[in-house]
This record gives sequence, C-alpha cells and structure tokens, in this order.
Amino acid sequence: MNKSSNLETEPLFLSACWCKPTSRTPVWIMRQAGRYLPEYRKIRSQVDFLTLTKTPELAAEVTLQPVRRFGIDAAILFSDIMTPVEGMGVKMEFNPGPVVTNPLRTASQIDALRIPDLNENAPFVAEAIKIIQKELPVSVPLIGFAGAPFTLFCYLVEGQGSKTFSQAKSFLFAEPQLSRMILEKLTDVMIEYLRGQAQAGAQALMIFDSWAGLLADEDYKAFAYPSVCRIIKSLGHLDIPLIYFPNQGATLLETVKDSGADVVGIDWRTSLSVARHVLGSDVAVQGNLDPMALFSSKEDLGSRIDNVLREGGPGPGHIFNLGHGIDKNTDPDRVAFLVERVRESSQKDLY
Ligand code: 1CP
Repeated sequence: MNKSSNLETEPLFLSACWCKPTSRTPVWIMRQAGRYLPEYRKIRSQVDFLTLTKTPELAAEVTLQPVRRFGIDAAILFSDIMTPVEGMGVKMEFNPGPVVTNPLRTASQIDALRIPDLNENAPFVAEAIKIIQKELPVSVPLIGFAGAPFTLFCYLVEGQGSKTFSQAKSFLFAEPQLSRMILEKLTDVMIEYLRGQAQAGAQALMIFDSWAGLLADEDYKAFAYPSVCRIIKSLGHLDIPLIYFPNQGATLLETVKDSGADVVGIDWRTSLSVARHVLGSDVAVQGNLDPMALFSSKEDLGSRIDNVLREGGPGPGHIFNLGHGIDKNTDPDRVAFLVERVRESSQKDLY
C-alpha cells in the first residue's frame, strides 16, 4: 500500500482508496459517461459504439463529459470490458451489449486466442488516456479498467449478455480444463492491458466482475478468484489503488477479503457496514446506492444517500458510488443533486 503521498495535495479519491482520512467522501458513478447524458447521445448519434471507443479524441471527450457537468471526484476511461478481447482474435459487435460472432466452444478456438500487449492490442486506449490526462484537473484521478476473466469468459462462451449465462456455466462445469485455459489466457491479457493503462497514465485500476455472483463460493474459489488474485499480485508493484467489484458478491466477501484489492466495490444488496465488518479496516469500500434510487423524490433520495454515508462510515476508506451502473433513463439533474448531497452530508457529523 502507498501511504507516503502528501495528504494535502493528494486527490480525495486516491486518499480514500488508501483508507486515509479525507475532508469529505469522494464520489463518482459507474457508467457515468453514457446514454443518460444528452451530450453523450449527441456524439453517439454520429458514430457507433465501437468507433467511439476506438477514436481517442472522442473517447477522451466522452470521458470528460461527466467531470465537466458534475465536478465528480474521479474519471473513468470510456471503453468497454470487451475492448481487449478483440485483439485476442475474437470478432464481435455491440447491439447494444456485446455479441460475439463465434462463441468459444472448442479447443482449437481456444488455442487460437492470441495474447497481445496493450500497444499491439489497443493502442487507441493508451492514446485516449494521454489526451484525457492533458485535460483533467489534477484533483480528479483517472481510473483505468478491465473485465475480470470470469466475467469475460461468460460473454465469450455465452456469446452475449444473459441473466443466467446457462451456456457459459454449463461449459464451465462440463469442460473445466478448457475453461481454465480460457481463464488463464484472459488473465495474461488483462494483466498486460491494465499494466499498459497504468503506464499511459491511469492512476487507479478497476476490475469489473459483473457476473461473479452467479457462482457459489466454492466454484468462485475454483474458477474466478485465482485469476483475480493473479492480476492483483502482478500489478501490486505499480503502487496505484486496485479496485475489485464482485457484483452480487455478498456470499463471496469472506473470500474476496484476501484478494489483495485495496478497494472492494459493493452492490446495493449488501450494506456497507456489513461489508466493512467482513473486509476489515485496511480495505476501502466503494458503493452502494441502488441506481434506481435516482428515480425517487429528492427528499427520499437525500435520505437514502445519507444512509449510505452512515453505513460507509465513520472510519476512512469510503468512496461513494452507485451499487451498479446508472440507468440510461436517469435524469442528469438527479445526479447533480446526488453529487452535491454527498459533498454536503459527508462534511456533517451524521452519527
Ligand atoms: O449504445 C451505447 O452507447 C453503448 C452502451 C455501452 C456503454 C456506454 C456499452 C455496451 N458499454 C458502455 C461503456 C462502459 N462499459 C463503460 C464506460 C465507463 C463508465 O462511464 O463507467 C464501462 C466501465 C463498461 C464496462 C462494462 N461493459 C461492464 C462492466 C460493468 C457493469 O456494468 O457490470 C459490462 C458487463 C459490459 C458489457 C456491456 N457493454 C455494453 C453493454 C450494454 C453491456 C452489458 C451487456 C449485457 O450484459 O447485457
């Protein structure tokens, strides 16, 4: 852990990641750049999603939109968890989620998966990060990210999004050896991909395990957790915060506690006080307002925000966020209200 940085100049978000005391709770929002913002929709009406992620100037512009509009405490690179998978030789399109042309099912398909580094895989990502860093205020760190190998495995084998991922899970149980080969290759690629983002200027790295909650703890330990630990271990020397988000991971937290992650993202189903109790005081938590709470009245929303702050405190190491990505029908004014409320309430004594 990096404890050496200067408290006065270190951005709030980074201090909170390191569990250091902050003057207020930092806040950012998962999927903060996206279809709920008119300025995003304007750009998207001219280019498709893949073109947007592969054009550094446009990806940078879209990354900066929520920072400008809301004065948020962290930016996250505009890209997708599937971006680095294309470089492994997997063909796909977005409609609106990823659709893989030939889902992985055979040993020869798996053998053919390439392991490129960031420069040959996604040079536009490093380029976008450099442009973003020229424009971002120093108080707003940039988060780079990747999908966790198990979550990427789900999309690659299923071929598209699903509520149960029954194709991917049946493959996992029917073909554990082939599954491990896919997971290992994905782990190798994600380590290089995340390292490359840090080298280009990302100041924190987040691993999205959106489908971790599909697994019982025993299967999570057998298939998903080892790759997360290997990624975290391989990137530890970078000395930047590593955030792990096991979505719907309430039953996995005892295991996740030992992953080495500096910050664990918590979805809205688990209270932050329970999560903190399990994870201990050395691990920061990030979350966890239900994204749908943004549709409630301002009064209700305000008290729900205060509740999340109460559950996340009183100790240091809480980053306010939603418990998952923001809904595309959200009113941006509600987000402005949320950011303001977190700022005000977290400076008051809520206890
Ligand atoms: O039409 C559009 O404009 C595309 C919608 C969209 C957007 C805005 C997709 C397709 N991806 C994104 C951006 C994105 N994806 C970001 C941007 C940074 C931010 O502002 O937060 C990030 C971090 C992601 C990561 C991502 N993609 C995840 C992990 C986070 C999560 O929500 O759990 C997942 C699961 C994906 C897959 C994906 N890509 C897009 C969609 C609609 C989906 C979900 C598909 C599904 O499961 O059905």
